[in-house]
Parts: sequence; C-alpha cells; structure tokens
Amino acid sequence: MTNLIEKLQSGDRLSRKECLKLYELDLFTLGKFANIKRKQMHGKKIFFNVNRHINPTNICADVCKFCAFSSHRKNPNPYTMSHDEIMADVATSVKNGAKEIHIVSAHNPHTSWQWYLEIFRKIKQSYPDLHVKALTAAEIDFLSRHHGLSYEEVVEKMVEYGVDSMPGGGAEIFDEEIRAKICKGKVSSENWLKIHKIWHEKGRLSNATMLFGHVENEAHRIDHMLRIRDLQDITKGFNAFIPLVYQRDNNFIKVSKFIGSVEILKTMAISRLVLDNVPHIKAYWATSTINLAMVAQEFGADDLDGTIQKESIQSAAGAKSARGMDMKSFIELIKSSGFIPVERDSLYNELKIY
Ligand code: V47
Repeated sequence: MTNLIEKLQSGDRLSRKECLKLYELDLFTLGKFANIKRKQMHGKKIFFNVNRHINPTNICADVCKFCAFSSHRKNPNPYTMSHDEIMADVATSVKNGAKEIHIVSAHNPHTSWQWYLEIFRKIKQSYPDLHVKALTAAEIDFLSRHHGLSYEEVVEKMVEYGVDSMPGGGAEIFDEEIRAKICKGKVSSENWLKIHKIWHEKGRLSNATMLFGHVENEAHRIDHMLRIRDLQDITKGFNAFIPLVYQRDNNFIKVSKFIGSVEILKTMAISRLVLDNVPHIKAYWATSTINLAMVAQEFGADDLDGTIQKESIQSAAGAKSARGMDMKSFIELIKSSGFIPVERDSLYNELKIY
C-alpha cells in the first residue's frame, strides 16, 4: 500500500494493477487524493446546466434487466410522443431557460429513422442555439441494425440534422460476462466504444456512463473506467464520466443489499483518480440523490448534470428525478456547501458564475 500512496502523492498515471488496488484504500484516503486532483482541475467550482430530458418513446426491442422504463418490461404504459408533443415540451423548456435538450429513447422497432431525424431538424429550425444532446451509442447501434445503416451513416445524418453532442448512456458495464447477464443483445462494449470513436473523429464530443451497484464487482468497474481511459487517450472526445447508481424498483435484477454511500463515494473518488484524462466527473443527482451528489463534490466530482425538468428512465426505477430541480435550489445548495456554482453550456463553456 505504501507504494500506491506514493504513486497517488506523485499524481502520476496509475497502472491497471494500481487501479485495481484502489478500492482497498479507505474512503478518506481516496477522497483526499481525488479532491487534490479535482482542485487542480476545477478549484471550488461546481458545474451545472439548465437542461431538459425528453424520452420520446418507451417501446423497446431490447430486454435489459435493469430497465424499468421500457414498456416491454414492468412498465404497463407504452407511449410514443408525437413531434408536436415533443416540440411543445421543448417550447416550455426554452421558456424556462433550458439551454440543452437531452433526448434518449427506448429502441422502438415501429418508428422510422426519419422520425428521429425530423425531431432534431424541427428543434434546430425553431431554436438554432439550443444544444441537442441525443442518441446514445446503444440507440445508434439499434438504428444501424434495424434500418440496415452503417454506424458512419447514422452519425453523418445526426450531424446533418442538428445533433450537437452524444450522451453517455448505454455503456452499463463493459465486462462481457456481466453485460450478458444484465443486457444481452444490446450494443456490445466494443461497438459502444467504436461508435464514440467515430463520433469523436467527426470533431464532436460525448460523455461516458457506468451503471454500478447491481451484479458487477469492483474489478469490473475499474475495467470499465480503463476502457474509457484508453479510448480517451486516442480521441480526447469525452467531456464527462458519469457513474450512475443502480435504482432497483420495478425491474428484473434482484439486488438484496443496496449499495451504500461509502461505496458510491469511493467509486466517485476512484473515477477521478483513474480517469486522469477525462475533464469532468459528474455526480448525477438523479441516481445518487442531491445530498450525496453534493458530498461527492468533496470526493472528486465537479458536476451535477442539470435541472432536468422531467426524467422518465431512472425515475421509473425509483429515482426522485421525475420533476427535476429548480435552479435557485441548485445554486443555494452549492453555495451553502462552500463551492462556487457555475452555470455551463453543454460543452462546459462557463455561462455564469454565481
Ligand atoms: O444507459 C437505466 C441508465 C441510462 C437504470 O450523458 C439506469 O450527460 C440507474 O445515460 N438505475 C440513460 N440507471 C441515462 C444516461 C444519462 C443520464 C444523465 C446524463 C447523461 C449524459 C446520460 O440510464 C442508461 C442506463 O444505464 N439506467 N435503468 C436504473 N434502474
């Protein structure tokens, strides 16, 4: 352990072997070193944006065991929003100050490829400055297989119709054995990374998530982070890493013991230490709770995602994010925790320091 502490003190890149030993350290040691890194990169700033999540359909050809959103699983209310309904939500969000629309759908076999593209075009035509973050690599893989398109063709159309950046969803856990247990048939780990690489090669940015706290172990999490670190070394296209805490209501993975705060904070801190080349670590309050997301800022995280306004995926599985949070509460919470609230755009340009 002395060697690992010395390595952390040096601030140099950790080897795979060293990364695998990180969980053996106690929370406060990890927090201390993660906080040093965070401070070097962002000082006392906490980033957030004013955004709106829209989930246009929950009809899904896939059968991920962790999902409570898909109508093919335990959700009895299948829906597909019309473009008018989507545009009405976008209009309300813009009126409420949203600068980003984050669009994630289920893998609906009944909607056309043009249906997706038209959503992006209509948003951009009405609101050219609104950032459209849309289509996870899992959706791109589904659309490519379902409509007989190459990944490159899908990505080219996304750019043409106005998608600005890609969200980090669908990564789950890259380990192939765990993936087969929790989301068999969904985009492979190799292809998830390949799709982000293609997107980055177009000069575009994206995020990367990791779903944890279900049937994976600590080594699987480290392996996941390292696969992201390897790609980031090549492309430098990831803005943020987002560890998503597994929500266990209404789905098919039975986890008897819910992951505790110490394990969540350790994972946030370890993400900061392993992913030395990813600028931001997002404590996504929808899955960690806002209070723990605030504490996570002392353990390596520097971002909270956004006000969300409405969210259907994690809230279907028990998260308290169905109606989002207002900006005033965000700012008050950040300030009273001794940090500096920074409203950012989707690419982390600073819009306002409070
Ligand atoms: O990939 C599904 C996750 C993700 C559950 O890029 C669950 O800025 C927890 O990717 N418990 C979609 N999570 C959401 C997503 C996201 C969220 C916020 C910000 C960004 C970003 C991306 O939701 C899926 C899946 O991993 N999810 N079910 C669940 N039971």
